[in-house]
Amino acid sequence: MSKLEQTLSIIKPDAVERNLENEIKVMFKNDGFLILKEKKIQIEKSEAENFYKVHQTKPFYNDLCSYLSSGPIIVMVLERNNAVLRNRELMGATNPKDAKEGTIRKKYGISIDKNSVHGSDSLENAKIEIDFFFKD
Ligand code: IDP
Ligand code: MG
Repeated sequence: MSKLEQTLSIIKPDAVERNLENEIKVMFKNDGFLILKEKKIQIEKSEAENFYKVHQTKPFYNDLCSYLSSGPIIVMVLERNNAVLRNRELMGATNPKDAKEGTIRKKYGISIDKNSVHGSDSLENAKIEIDFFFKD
């Protein structure tokens, strides 16, 4: 069954720093995603802590929040059928070492922390994350 959905994608600092923005956007577009909204921003560490608060008990939480706020990021609202799941598939596994051929993280990810992209993990979280960055 296919349903039109929106999901939140972030091109993380490691990828922005390497000028991979356009290559990654081409991968989304070639997979049928429309980029409905996008902006390049740099967030405060406190905002990263809020965004990633589901991970606040994890040992990597502090480094993760420092990292996401360490440089410019591109935040995007992506739309296509089954966008949440299809974006997770296109991104590949969290650790680029485990990511399949043809995925963004396989192609561009450097390590488990510098894995180039974020994508919402459920439709419910997609709505929360889109609001987080695009509620005016
Ligand atoms: P996801 O980005 O594939 O959804 P999550 O488990 O939600 O992965 O973790 C969020 C982010 O935290 C990951 O993208 C990664 O950058 C970082 N991360 C996850 N697990 C580890 C770890 O074991 N060590 C360091 N960083 C991690
Ligand atoms: Mg996640």
